Amino acid sequence: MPYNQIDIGGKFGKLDDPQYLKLNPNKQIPCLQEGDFILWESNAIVRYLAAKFGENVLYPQNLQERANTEKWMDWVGSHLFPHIRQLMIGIIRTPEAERDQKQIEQTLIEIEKLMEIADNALTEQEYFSGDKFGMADIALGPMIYP
Ligand SMILES: N[C@@H](CCC(=O)N[C@@H](CS)C(=O)NCC(=O)O)C(=O)O
Repeated sequence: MPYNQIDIGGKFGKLDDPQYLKLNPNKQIPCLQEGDFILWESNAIVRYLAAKFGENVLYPQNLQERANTEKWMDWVGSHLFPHIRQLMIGIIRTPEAERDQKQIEQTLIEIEKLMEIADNALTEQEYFSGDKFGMADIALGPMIYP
């Protein structure tokens, strides 16, 4: 589908712009704008796009298949991402001299524990979304290969 990507956040700034805050009051990316329709929260965006453009491919019609896929999306948001965020802030956003090495190591231990859960799941099924690539893989991919 054709789309127009506008880079903001990080080195691009502009998260505080009143114009952007009207779109996403959380001062965060991503944010999808489709005409008058505005949507934030990355996994909500993935669900919406998958349902709209990837029905039966990315967005399972079978409720149990969909729930199993969405389970991993929620797991990323509630378990994995908070630690990845902490690591990103601790390393990338903190100058080397000010880094809390102990906290970074503790965060890495937490991430390793979670990655073990993810790894184990992939011994039972080929993708996080089940037997084919889907929404859960889109949610986990950027966490594993940032
Ligand atoms: N739960 C939100 C988290 C969004 C989030 O943490 N976005 C980060 C980038 S991954 C952000 O906007 N950070 C501010 C910045 O980069 O300046 C989502 O999944 O959309």
